[in-house]
Amino acid sequence: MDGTRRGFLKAAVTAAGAAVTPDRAHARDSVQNQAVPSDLTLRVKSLESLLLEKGLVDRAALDALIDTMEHKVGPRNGARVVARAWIDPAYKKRLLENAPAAIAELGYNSGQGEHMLVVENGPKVHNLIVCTLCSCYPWPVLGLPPVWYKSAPYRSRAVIDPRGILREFGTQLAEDVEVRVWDSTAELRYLVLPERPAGTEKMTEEQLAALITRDAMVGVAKVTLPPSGGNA
Ligand SMILES: [Co+2]
Repeated sequence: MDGTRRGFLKAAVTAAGAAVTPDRAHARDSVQNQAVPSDLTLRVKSLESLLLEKGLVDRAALDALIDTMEHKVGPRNGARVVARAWIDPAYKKRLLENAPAAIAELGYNSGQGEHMLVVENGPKVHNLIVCTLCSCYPWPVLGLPPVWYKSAPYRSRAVIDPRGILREFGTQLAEDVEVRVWDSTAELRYLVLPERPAGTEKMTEEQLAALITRDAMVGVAKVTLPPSGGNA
């Protein structure tokens, strides 16, 4: 990406450790994450500590693993949900009306996603997700939040300058497109249902899912066809 985005991401990483004062809803989330981690979180943490302590893995290798969780495993669930909604209007209706139930239909019903709202992008509306106070995120469909999502610059600028943030992610919106910013809490988390790109009419559900990225489901990007036009 261009220098602007690199600059933003660098600032984001630098500021990621900045202190915040979470409100009560978010504080509950933090307490939940830290004091009473879920079974999976606990096992991952224990494993991480053990591996580092024994010198079996280095930090870089672990970061690569976390990167995989952020980009590949977690968001693939969300991608399957979105692809299903694109091809099945009845499923999409259920998803927009009761996201946790529709997501659970596909077998994704882990913690940190009991209360979710799916917001749909269209030609005149673009939705963007943030957690202004901490890092609330829909785990069952997106996995772990990326570092930039948790960073102070993203959390503040998503609200005051969403179009600026979008530009840094390479997303240009026409002036007449309304940008809606959704502030997540421990009580309610959001997932963006991206717009299905033109030229994908003949694709299978599986092929569609392969196009759908985490960034598109957070709302910082759109779903696009690969430059080749795809091999569908
Ligand atoms: Co939060």
